[in-house]
Parts: sequence; structure tokens; C-alpha cells
Amino acid sequence: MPADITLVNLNMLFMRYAQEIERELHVPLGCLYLTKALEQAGFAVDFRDYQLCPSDTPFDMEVFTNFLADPAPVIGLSCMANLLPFTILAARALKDRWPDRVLVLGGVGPKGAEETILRRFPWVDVICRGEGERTAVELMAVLRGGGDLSAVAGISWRRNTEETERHGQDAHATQETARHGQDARATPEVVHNPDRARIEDLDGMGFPAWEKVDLSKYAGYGMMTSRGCPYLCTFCSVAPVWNHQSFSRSPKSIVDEIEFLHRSAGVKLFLFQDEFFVSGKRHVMDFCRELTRRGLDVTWKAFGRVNLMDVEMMHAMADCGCLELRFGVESGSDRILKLVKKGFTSAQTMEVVPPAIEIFPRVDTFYVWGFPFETMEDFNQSLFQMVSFRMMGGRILPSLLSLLPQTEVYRQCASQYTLEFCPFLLPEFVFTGHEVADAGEMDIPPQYQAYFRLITDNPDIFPGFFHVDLKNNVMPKLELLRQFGFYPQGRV
Ligand code: B12
Ligand code: SF4
Repeated sequence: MPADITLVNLNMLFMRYAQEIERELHVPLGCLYLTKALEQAGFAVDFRDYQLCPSDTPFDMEVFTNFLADPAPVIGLSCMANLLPFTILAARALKDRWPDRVLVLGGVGPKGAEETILRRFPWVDVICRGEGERTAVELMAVLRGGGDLSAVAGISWRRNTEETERHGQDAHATQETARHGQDARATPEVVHNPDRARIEDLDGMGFPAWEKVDLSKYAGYGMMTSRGCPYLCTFCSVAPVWNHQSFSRSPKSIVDEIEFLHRSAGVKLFLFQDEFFVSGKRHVMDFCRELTRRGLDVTWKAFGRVNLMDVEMMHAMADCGCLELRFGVESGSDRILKLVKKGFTSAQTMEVVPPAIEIFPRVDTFYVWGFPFETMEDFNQSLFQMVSFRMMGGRILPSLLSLLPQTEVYRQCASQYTLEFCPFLLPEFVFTGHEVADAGEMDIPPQYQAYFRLITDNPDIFPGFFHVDLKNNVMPKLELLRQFGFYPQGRV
């Protein structure tokens, strides 16, 4: 059966963007959930995971277009903010090669920048905002069968005046839209359909389409035990992507998936990727009881939240295989915790993290530094806390603030400060995760200059690549982090 959609995963942990590539392959959860929903609705999905592209130069456009050979009439691309520049240029290369295909972007990368992306990059036809299962099914029904794009909640798209009347008449209507999108004479109107209501019954969705991938090729087996987070941290891009609402799976459903993957693919270590696994004590204790009752020989890692954990819960988690607990501590300064609306104090952090370090084999503490309103006194309070936790045996993961377009802190900063691009200090979030490669610095080889020109020309679409006040805010703090051994020594 010919495919209706080619769905491409570009959520990747390629440690070095511009130089040599190191890979760690993670199961592409978002695309596999989408595939499941689309197939259940009767669409044929040609899923391709770009993590598996064997080339050593995956960011060469020809490598990408060859990987996408013979795509279906609709191409869906899923990415995070770090690969959004590549994804946008890759979409143009696809449109040049296959002008009649409809290009749909989704995932957290384009979220928050839909208007500017659609206005500036006419080869992008549709952007799916947020949770995709129901949106993708309705969108495909319109694209395949004809209908009205404006009836699909959760998408942003471009309507060109000259095709407005035709739009929605037949199956070719949107492919026409795609072609006309490239026509400079058309006057585009970017349309943002209303948001889509979140899926509340996560158990009812079933498991991701595991059968579409060879599980043995992946190193990391992510799972989502919940979706979304109700907190309001101003720097966070997760909560806005899920509209600040959170829904959890039942303990039975979570353990069913663990048991299925363990028995069918021998998976032993599970990474709970959602931030809100610890949504409440009863939920966590029920999960631990259920996992223990099944007697599975598995281990797992999860996020905790300082104000929602206690020692009894932590013991229950460790007793049933939790090897690692991660805390978003963010800052050791109460002033900063309050300004970023974290919802707990540094005293609460001090009550929870030290016992956690005693209970779990590994505890990760994440910090965000480089807020322009973080004084050196605030920063030193964080530094003091980091040093203390490191001496106790915790792992410290500081991240330079990334101003992602969905976040409140970006909106504050964009209106008050100049965003600065620093070619030798790219935010480590973008390229390396927390394993800072090459001391957080890199040279940009000539063949990749186009990505960086795109970034510097469009700071409002890619603000995560920019900083505020390099001289007085970022560099002095980086220097201290280096002195205390939290970052490798660099060239500057
Ligand atoms: C797992 C994960 C990873 C995995 C990705 C695995 C994979 N192959 O998919 C790995 C470990 C590779 C990873 C890496 C990074 N990640 Co990450 N990661 C996550 C995490 C924890 C879960 C993602 C997930 O599986 N979600 C579950 C699925 C169901 O949701 P989803 O992917 O968003 O997909 C849904 C919708 O977005 C939509 N959708 C998605 N794609 C498409 C496509 C189409 C066509 C359509 C219609 C719809 C659609 O439908 C899906 C189902 O509802 C999120 C946090 C979170 N809770 O979301 C961070 C997150 C996505 N990561 C983030 C970041 C920043 C990174 C890094 C860049 C750096 C870092 N410090 O972590 C690195 C990349 C480093 C590098 N050098 O390349 C940020 C992204 C910010 C942003 N706005 O882009 C997040 C939000 C965390 C955060 N701290 O803010 N990550
Ligand atoms: S940083 Fe964590 S707690 Fe805060 S809103 Fe984001 S996911 Fe929720």
C-alpha cells in the first residue's frame, strides 16, 4: 500500500553539530505515538528515523534528501529547537526536489514561532502546534480527501489569496497551496486555527508504534508516564508546549508498557522522560507497588520535583529499581527562584536533595544560569549549593539559559535587552546537551555557514542560540563555573 505520509524524526542527540558526529540513539517517542494514531485511523505511514542515517555528514543536504528518497504526498518533519535551522533548510531542499509534496512541521522546535516561520519560509505549508495525535489524523483526512484546513484545530498554515477560493475543494487543493506558497506573487495570510483540547485519557491511546522500529538499534528507551506540567516556570518550554496542563497514565498502563518492552525486546532500563512522573504521592506509591507485584527485573530513571518528594516515596522508588532521580533545582537563590516562578525555595531543595543522594545510586541536579536579572550574589548562592551537592556525591548539570520562543523569560528579555550571538560560545543546550563538547566552543566549517546565517538573520525564530549581556552576565559566570570545574577550561 503506498504511504499517505512520510514522517521523519529529527529529534536527535548528535553531540556535535558542526564537527565530528557522536551519536546516542533514543527511541523516537513523538513520531511513534503519531504513527500509532495515524495507522489506527487508516493512514499508511512511512516512518523514517534520521538518527539511523548511516552517513558521517548527516547535515549535508544531499545526504538528507537522499535519505528521504521517494516520499509520500505529505512529508511530516519533527524536531526540537536545536535542529530547527537545519529542518527549515532541509524543508526547502525537499520542496525544491519534490515541489508537489505538502510539508508539515511539528514537535517542540517550531512551537511558538509559527507566525514568523510561515511568513518567512514559504516552502513550509503547515505547522502542527503541540500534541499531535488528533491533529495529524484530522489534517491527513483533509489533505487526502479534500476539506477545509481551517476546520483542523491545532494547526497554523498559509492561505494564499489566489487559491483561497479553490481551497478545500479536492485532494489536490493543498498540494496547489504548497506550490503557490513558493510564488512570490501570492499574498500570504498566515492562519492560526484555534488550539486543540488536550487528550485526557492517555491510557486509551495505547503504546507507541514500537513495531515500526528495530528496538535493538536504540540505546535509550524513553517512556512518557504523563504529558505536560502545571507549573509556570518562566524559562521552561515544556509546560507551554502542553498548554500548562498535565495528564498522567495509570500505574497499570505504565507497568504494562514496561512489561511488554521487557518481555518482547529484553529492555531492562527505562527512562521516564516526562517531568511530572511525581505528580502526587499516592500515584507514585501505587506505581511502585504495581511494579514490585509484577516481579520484573528492570531498572528505571525519573525526574523528581523538590516540593513533591519525601523520604518515604524516595525509598519506595529506589526499592523497585529507580537508579537515578533528577531534580530541576535551577538556582540556589530564593530571589531567582521567585522571579522565575519555580514554586519552591532553596530551603526545600536542601531538605530533599541530600537524602536523595543517600538513597539513589545517582542524583542529578539541573541548574539554569545566566538570567540577565541574576546578580553575581544570586549566582554565587547557586555555585555554593552546586559545590555542596557535588561534595555529597550529587551530579551537577548547569545549563546556560536558552531563550526559547515559547517561554515567558524570552518575551521579557526580547523586549528589554539586545540578543547577542556568540560564534565561539554556542549555548550548550543547542548542540551538546550537558556534555559540553570542545569546552562549549566550536568553529563553524564553511559548508554549515548557511545554518548559522539563517540563525543570525532570524533571532526571533531561533532565540535559543542567543544570549543576553555576554560581557557582564554570561562570561564572568562561565569563568567561575570553569574555575570550580563545572565546565572544561576554554579558549576565552
Ligand atoms: C526524550 C527527549 C529527548 C531525546 C529525544 C529522543 C527522540 N529521538 O525523540 C534526546 C535525548 C535525544 C533529547 C535531546 C535533546 N533535547 Co530533548 N527532550 C526529550 C523530552 C524529555 C521528551 C520528548 C518526548 O519524547 N516527548 C513525548 C512525545 C510524545 O512528545 P513530542 O516529541 O513533543 O511529540 C508530540 C508533539 O510535539 C507532536 N509532534 C511531534 N512531532 C511532530 C511532527 C508532525 C509532523 C506533527 C503533525 C506533530 C508532531 O505530536 C507528538 C505526539 O503528541 C523533552 C521534554 C518533554 N517532556 O517533552 C525534551 C526536550 C524536547 N528536549 C529539549 C532539548 C533542548 C534537547 C537538547 C537540544 C538539549 C538538551 N539539553 O537536552 C538535546 C539535543 C542535543 C543535541 N545535541 O542534539 C527541549 C526542547 C526545547 C525546544 N523548544 O525545542 C525539551 C522540551 C526539554 C527542555 N528542557 O525544555 N531530548
Ligand atoms: S521547569 Fe519543570 S516544573 Fe517548571 S514548568 Fe517546566 S516542567 Fe514544570
